[in-house]
Amino acid sequence: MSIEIPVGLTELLQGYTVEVLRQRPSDLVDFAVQYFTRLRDTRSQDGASTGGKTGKGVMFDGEPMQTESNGEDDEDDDSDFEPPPPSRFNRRVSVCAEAFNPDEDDEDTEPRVVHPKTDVQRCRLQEACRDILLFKTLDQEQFSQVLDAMFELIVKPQEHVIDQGDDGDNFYVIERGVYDIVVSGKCVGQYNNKGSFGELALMYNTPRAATIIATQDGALWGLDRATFRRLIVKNNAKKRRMYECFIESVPLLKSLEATERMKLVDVLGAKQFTDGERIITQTKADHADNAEVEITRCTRGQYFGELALVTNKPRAASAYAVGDVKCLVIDIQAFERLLGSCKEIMKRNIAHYEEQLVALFGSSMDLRD
Ligand code: 1OR
Repeated sequence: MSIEIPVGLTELLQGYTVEVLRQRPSDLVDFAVQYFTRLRDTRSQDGASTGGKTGKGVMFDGEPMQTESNGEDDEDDDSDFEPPPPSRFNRRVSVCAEAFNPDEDDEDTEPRVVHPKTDVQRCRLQEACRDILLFKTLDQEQFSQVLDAMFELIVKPQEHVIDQGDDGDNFYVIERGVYDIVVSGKCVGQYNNKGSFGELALMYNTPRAATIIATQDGALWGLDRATFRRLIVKNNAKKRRMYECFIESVPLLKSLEATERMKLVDVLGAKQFTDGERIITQTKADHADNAEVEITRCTRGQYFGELALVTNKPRAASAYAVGDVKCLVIDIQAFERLLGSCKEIMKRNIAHYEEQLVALFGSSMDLRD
């Protein structure tokens, strides 16, 4: 006799388990009542706007890229959301198995890894690491320790930097080269001369989730597992405490499981901008290249930068800071991995952008063209 496990049950219990491990409640049943009540309330509030003060939002970083999921989500007018379908990725158990107490200061008990570098090498390394989101929340001393520990790696065409299913040894930052992302034999995306990979196995003690293959001669910077865990994972515990409440209040992200929101916090970076500074740059040619017109303002809890990633098209608008602005940013791969289930909400919101443009310019424009 076969027993069918209802879709979503595993993720639901996994979310609860992670919260139990994190918060260590004294009464598991009471905690379960609170946890699942909150989850139900969160779900039923989906779509409600929080409003609030200007200055903090969520943005999505990266260039549109071909991925497996592009184009295969049909427009769906149903207003209710279904929980994300279990995928190969979210079926993995991502509860941290390695005992790790973020508040325990082990920095001076472990030997520091230092790979000596020439000035030129260090400059190149610094440049490659400038936009790595995982490094954006490190303080100067931590960042400097990360740079000390990194080592250069030259790769040849067809070389496998990572093989799916292996244990994680290093985290990698790309200096140059194009790398295919292959999951179960299928190419699901590509890194093009920038970005980083290999963080998942080190963060969650899971087998490598994808194979990464160099398609041409390239250069990478590696960071060993121990240093990554000591500095980045430790910092992530702080990051979770800082951003968890905010992320929970973002309407777009309400449909995510608690574990998925936690993973989102783990990979996001913080970027600050001053008044008038350009945050994203329009790359789509405008019909009339007149002066720029403000079409809308986003405030705390809202998001931008998703359109190009959802439609796989060039950036359709620029975004500028109004006053001092702090954005939380995720890159395109994390966006694909973690926000697939939010794409339907984003797609529906594209229709609102189109309505705003009609109101402003009087003619219809299809942003999805
Ligand atoms: P890792 O340590 O598991 C493989 O080693 C790395 O590939 C992984 O960390 C990520 O850094 C990177 N799914 C899983 N891993 C991915 C993905 C990905 N993309 C990049 N990596 N997906 C593709 C999203 C465009 C989801 C596929 C279903």
